[in-house]
Amino acid sequence: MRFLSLCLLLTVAVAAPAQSGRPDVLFIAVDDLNDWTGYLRGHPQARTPNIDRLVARGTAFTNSHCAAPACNPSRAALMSGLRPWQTGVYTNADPAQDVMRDTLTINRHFLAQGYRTLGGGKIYHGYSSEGREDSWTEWKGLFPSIQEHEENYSGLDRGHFDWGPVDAKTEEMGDHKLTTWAIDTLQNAPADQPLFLAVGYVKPHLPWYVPREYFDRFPLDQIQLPVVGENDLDDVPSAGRQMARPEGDHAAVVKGGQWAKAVQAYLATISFLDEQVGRLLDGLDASPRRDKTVIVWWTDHGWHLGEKEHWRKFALWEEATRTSFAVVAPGVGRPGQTCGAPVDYMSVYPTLCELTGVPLPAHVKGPSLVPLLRDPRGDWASVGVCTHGRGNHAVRDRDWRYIRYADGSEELYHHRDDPGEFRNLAGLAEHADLKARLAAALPAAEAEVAPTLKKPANKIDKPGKKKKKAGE
Ligand SMILES: [Ca+2]
Ligand SMILES: [Ca+2]
Repeated sequence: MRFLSLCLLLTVAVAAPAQSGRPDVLFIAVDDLNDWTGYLRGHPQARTPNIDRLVARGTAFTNSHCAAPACNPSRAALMSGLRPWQTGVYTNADPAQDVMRDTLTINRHFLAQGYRTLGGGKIYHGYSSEGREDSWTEWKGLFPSIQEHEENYSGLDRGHFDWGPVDAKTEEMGDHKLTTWAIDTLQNAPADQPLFLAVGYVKPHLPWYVPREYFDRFPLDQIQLPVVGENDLDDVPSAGRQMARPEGDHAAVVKGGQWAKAVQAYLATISFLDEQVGRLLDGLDASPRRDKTVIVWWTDHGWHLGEKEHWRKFALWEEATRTSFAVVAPGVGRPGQTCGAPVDYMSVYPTLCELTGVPLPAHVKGPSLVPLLRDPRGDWASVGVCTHGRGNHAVRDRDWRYIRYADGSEELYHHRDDPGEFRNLAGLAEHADLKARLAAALPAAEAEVAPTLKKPANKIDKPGKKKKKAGE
């Protein structure tokens, strides 16, 4: 009798992780991809058949926005469920890993809840503490890639702000190796424990060095430049013009005759990424996890390629805040649906918890997207909010973008009439109530900027000659 009881106990103990029936999670982060995808139509020449088929398996959010338009604060906010104004992590210079040392981030929470959490590539921005025991079951980090930052193809002499075809094999790229590792993990990770697999793609972050075959897909003489309004910055307050800094990157690109080449290189790098996404998707479908895996696909922010005479992210306009974001949840909602409700990344954490049955930590306050997965046209009271530096915010609802800078100056754009955000309507008295309604989403108080360490963990991503490691 005693022996039998012991056997039963052992059976229960061994079976416990599997009996939860929790779905696996494939968590795909992408660095610096804006809306230049087939399905978002951010550029007419973007071709991303694999990203398109990934998002078509679930719900593509077409009006989604990052919490901050830079790698470090965007990722810190998404992974912690806390906004920049709650943590004080506003820029790439702020020490997110110290601020969040004791925060129950998504990966720590899923690990504590019994998931096997594996991470590779770039999930956070340059964390050195990801190997910590309570962070991941196993952390692979960046995969070695081709030599970067040595060339200066563009001749602009602006650090890793560079692009050009390289004579390398696709297999030598870090993101290719990352994908191979992820496919292997999907195939072989033990089936008796739910899997949280985080795959962080580094491209299309600068520099845009990918094998020549990808450049050949976008002949230079056919490249279409982004639409830029004449004197577009004239009605932008000085705080916004300082973010655009037209005398910086844009002046150098135009003077150097590099605009079309940059567009070609970004399209080429996205095409390389898209192939890796296709391999990953095929790997998932060939694995036993095919029908029980929740996929979250997200890019950490958008990117300007000359719109508003601005380059990179680091601004509060549509190009910088809009992201590629989709949730695939087997059995929830209809595949192939799109949702135009305004959402932001404070919703990722609670959505993942609800879809997997993992309890929601008390500090996570964002609205779950599960109601929108069930009914993408249903009521949605929330708006998308993006913060760039303390006191500077953008609010996006279905039709409007409202920007308020720390000095109180404002912008207001009507997206149905003016999707390019060319005409700033903030000065019109008739919009006072509208502005007040959108501003209600902004905080009454904001955390001080987290003190920078003596030796900052992350440097601000700005032009310079300093060589940087891939993945910054
Ligand atoms: Ca980024
Ligand atoms: Ca304008």
